[in-house]
Amino acid sequence: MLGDTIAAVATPLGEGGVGIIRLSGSAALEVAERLFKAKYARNWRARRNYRLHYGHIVDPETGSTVDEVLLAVMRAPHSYTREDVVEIHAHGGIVPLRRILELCIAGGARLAEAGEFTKRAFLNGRLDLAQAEAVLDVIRSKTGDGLKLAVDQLGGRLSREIAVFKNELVQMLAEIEASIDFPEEDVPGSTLAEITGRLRQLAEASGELLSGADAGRIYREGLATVIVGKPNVGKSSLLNALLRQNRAIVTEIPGTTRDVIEEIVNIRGIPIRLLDTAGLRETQDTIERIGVERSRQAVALADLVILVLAADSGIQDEDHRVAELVLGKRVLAVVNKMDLAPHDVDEAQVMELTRAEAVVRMAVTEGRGLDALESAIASLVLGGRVTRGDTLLITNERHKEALIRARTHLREAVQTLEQELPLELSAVDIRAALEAFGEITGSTVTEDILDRIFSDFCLGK
Ligand SMILES: Nc1nc2c(ncn2[C@@H]2O[C@H](COP(=O)(O)OP(=O)(O)OP(=O)(O)O)[C@@H](O)[C@H]2O)c(=O)[nH]1
Ligand SMILES: [Mg+2]
Repeated sequence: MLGDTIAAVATPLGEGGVGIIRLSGSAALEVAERLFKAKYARNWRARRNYRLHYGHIVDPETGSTVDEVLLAVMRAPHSYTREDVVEIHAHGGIVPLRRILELCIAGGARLAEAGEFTKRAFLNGRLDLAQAEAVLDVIRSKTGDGLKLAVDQLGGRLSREIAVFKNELVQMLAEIEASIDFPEEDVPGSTLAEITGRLRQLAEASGELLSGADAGRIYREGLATVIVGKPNVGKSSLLNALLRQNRAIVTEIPGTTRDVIEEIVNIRGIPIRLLDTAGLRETQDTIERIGVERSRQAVALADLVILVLAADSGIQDEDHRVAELVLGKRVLAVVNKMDLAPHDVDEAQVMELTRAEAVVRMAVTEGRGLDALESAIASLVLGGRVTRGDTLLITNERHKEALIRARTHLREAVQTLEQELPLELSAVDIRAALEAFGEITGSTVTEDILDRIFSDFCLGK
């Protein structure tokens, strides 16, 4: 319910220098006043907006001091939620934060749901839905470039683009509907041709936005990259080299890695979720067998597979089995241990075996080939697309899906106009396209989509 006052701890629970309790709603200042004893500005509520006040939180029942705090006051509508917001900056410990939160609840506030502050910001028109979603992307961004995309979206870049599309459509719809309502004032053929042309352009522009969607998703979620190969080819050594850290155990014993190890690495600004897996082979060992099964599952979910071969052993039966497993995936082949057999493995054979998009020769333990591998990964992700600062990338699966629907309706509208079918039909499609664009910014969106989006947020955001 909007209008009541909500409270939550806005900082991660744990030990820290500062922890923040956030209050939002019409009674936020009253609730704070019951607990907060200002040291200097006794009439702090009357003071100007955006001031910090120093003082103590005092339990009104017992009169005992709970913590020494700073109180930040942001009055409606100049706050995150557009409601009155008070932040209590206390010491960052679980016990003092819990205690202050309890006092806020006893004082009349209600515990906020996950994402409820941002949901209020959306419902009060401070952010549209794409911007609200970007808040979470900023928090969860994994590389500097990913952060930049999220901040752009938070600033309304995608929303502005969508608004242009929507305005155009509203205008066209008005023209078409006028001629449906007043058939005696027939729309001139030239106007219809112009509308068809504009619709076609809009469909193309949506397509252009969609073409960056895969790269965008990767910036948001990370590229799920699985390192596979038979035992002992140097998979864990490769993970460690890309991480620049000895994360995984490396030994000369085949079958060293048993479990899937996952780490995030930043490769040329692209977040990569790197998974090292157990070497794939037939085995009687129970633990290793489970590991091999997990490797298979990881491959099934991979965006990209790095298939590692070893130059000294050449291509063996086991490599064929690994290659079969990754069929249909995007593959980069690595021929490792080049220091042991510099001329041994034929590139054409590797290509035929792995159907890889590129083959990189490496000697991981000597640091050779790392740069070439990183370049190969980056160019696969970006597909020749340079991430200039000004590219607008769709990062969100929900937006992508809505754009696809919008484009389909635009194309259908073009078709009905071209076939000179009744204008009502094209109006239906234009309205459906408008609705799909509206879902992105939240002007046309259902309650359960909202619930789903905001339940992903952390408490206090
Ligand atoms: N000479 C040489 N040895 C390497 C190279 N890369 C890895 N090794 C060695 O190969 C052995 C196996 O390396 P790992 O990284 O554990 O291999 P793995 O593929 O993870 O093996 P499993 O986990 O058993 O599947 C270790 O002794 C490494 O030091 C390389 O480029 N050259
Ligand atoms: Mg290993």
